[in-house]
Amino acid sequence: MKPTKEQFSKKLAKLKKEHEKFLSKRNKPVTKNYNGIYQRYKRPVLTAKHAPLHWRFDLNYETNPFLMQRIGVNATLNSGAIYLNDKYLLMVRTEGWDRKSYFAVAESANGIDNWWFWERPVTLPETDEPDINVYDMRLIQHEDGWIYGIFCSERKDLSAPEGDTSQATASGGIARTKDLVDWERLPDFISHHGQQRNLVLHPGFVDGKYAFYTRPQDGFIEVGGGGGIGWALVDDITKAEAPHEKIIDEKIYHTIKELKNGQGPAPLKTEKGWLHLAHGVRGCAAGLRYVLFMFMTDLQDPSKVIARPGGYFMAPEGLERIGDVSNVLFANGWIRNEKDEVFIYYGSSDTRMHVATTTVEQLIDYCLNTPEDGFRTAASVQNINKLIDKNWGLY
Ligand code: M1P
Repeated sequence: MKPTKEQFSKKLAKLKKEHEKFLSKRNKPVTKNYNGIYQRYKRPVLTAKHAPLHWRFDLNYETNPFLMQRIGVNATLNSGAIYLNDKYLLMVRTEGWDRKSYFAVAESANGIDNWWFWERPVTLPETDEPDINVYDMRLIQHEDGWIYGIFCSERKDLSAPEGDTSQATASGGIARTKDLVDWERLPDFISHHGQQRNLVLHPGFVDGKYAFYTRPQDGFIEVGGGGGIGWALVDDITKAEAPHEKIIDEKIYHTIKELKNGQGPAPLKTEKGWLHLAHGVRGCAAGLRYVLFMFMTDLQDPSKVIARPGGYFMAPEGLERIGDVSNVLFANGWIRNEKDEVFIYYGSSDTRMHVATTTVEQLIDYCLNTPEDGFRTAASVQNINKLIDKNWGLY
């Protein structure tokens, strides 16, 4: 039986109240598993449930007397991040029930909790060749005065055999804005080395040019003979084309980045060099495993790696291990505030967003003092023995 208007209003009031209560829940640091490097938080910062009710429900009794959800959000994942006008902002990869991802800005005053979405998702202009799906935007406040959004643009692979409805291509999409509301779309990045995902813009000019971290790949999923984090200089960002990509961080056998790796957010400038956060992927019987790792590059030449702490920086733990694509941590956004605190925003298992906090000082220390991967069991044991020797008499 059709509900009465009164029943509808009561149900709606309850729904709104529950949503408000959910959005205003506080987040607390995790007290277990101390590592001294960063601090995880108990609750995810953003989930599909955070999506505003007015994006999902028709709130009009006349057209939706049963108060049914009309449009759904499946996941809120891999988000770009920026600190703007004293606010922590995430450019959230929001994925609908229809599998399409779109970008939407969520804001918090402290970067940890009370996140709420702006009124509307981002209306991203298309190029002449419309994107089928867009995701994983990196936000970069560039020296040229623009805020750039660099993302993956996915399209159907038109060269796939007839009847193959799953093959796709990945290209580096580029858009710019001053306010995260109005966007100018620029032509996609042209790579001479295959498909592109995990394209990131360096925040400053290098030798008077725009500098990109790239990830050339032979196919949509497999990087094949390509792969590694690349580096390319571009004269004109409105026609970004890279004939040359130099690999600065390669994928390596029997490491956390055996299959592929990709630059995360744009690097952070410090007095000791640029801090980089990236993801590494390896295969195992359970599928692909995505973890986060760090490295540091030279202040003057960001294409020169000066520190490579071995192993992973963060790997999926507890609830993070399970989701639409399990065993995945992916980060494409971090924020350094005016106190040099760093907020690392990471997606878990392609489903939800989390935060971990640390400081610039701790990250430098981590990068400069964590032993490198020696690529052999014997080298790993040697590293442990060195530490034990150093600790002699202290334990
Ligand atoms: O599903 C895991 C990740 O897969 C891709 O990352 P990469 O290009 O490195 O394989 C992206 O689709 C990413 O969004 C996703 O989290």
